[in-house]
Amino acid sequence: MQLYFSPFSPYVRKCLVSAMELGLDERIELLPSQAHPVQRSRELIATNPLGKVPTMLTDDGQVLYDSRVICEYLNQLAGGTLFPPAGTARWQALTLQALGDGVLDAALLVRYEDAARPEALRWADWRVAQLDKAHTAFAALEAEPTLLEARIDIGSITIGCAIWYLDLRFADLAWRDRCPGVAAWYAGFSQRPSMQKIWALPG
Ligand SMILES: N[C@@H](CCC(=O)N[C@@H](CS)C(=O)NCC(=O)O)C(=O)O
Repeated sequence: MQLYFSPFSPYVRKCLVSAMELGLDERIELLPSQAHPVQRSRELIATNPLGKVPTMLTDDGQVLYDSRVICEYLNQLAGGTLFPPAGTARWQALTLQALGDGVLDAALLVRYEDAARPEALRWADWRVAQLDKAHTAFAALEAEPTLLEARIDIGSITIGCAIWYLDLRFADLAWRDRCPGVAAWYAGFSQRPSMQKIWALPG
């Protein structure tokens, strides 16, 4: 399998953490990519019309995107349990995934606002509102202290990758003071080998 890779993409990381939890990461070859919302990569668009990473090429010739699809594919390939098959556990895992992806979507918009949008066009209130999604998401998790406990599935992996990205790009976002339970959960979860691993392109 091949995966278009970007070292700081939290969605790519979500796929690789899932792959490692499933014992599949060694089977994935990382391909370089230049995904950018404005300077769009023609090479990537030829594979994924959205021009985004993660994009995966499977051994049987399929093209898969986005992280939700790729993670579910990997789980099925490995016969894993990252996507519980049915019942409450499944809906909890998928909803946690949606929550983590939602935080990431908002954080990415802010990242693009900061790094790609011309300064004269930036909108401070909009930026604050997007980052507030992390605060409200973590407050909801803080109110349900058992939800993340002892779960290694697509829900906890996505929340973990969202926190990883916030630490990387928005280290001054002081959510830990308000949500010590979530912070304590992540302190433990982030010690997993899959969360500690740093992937890089070969060579
Ligand atoms: N919902 C997608 C989001 C993927 C995404 O936005 N990836 C970013 C990199 S972190 C990207 O490719 N951005 C380029 C663009 O927005 O055109 C997923 O879960 O994979």
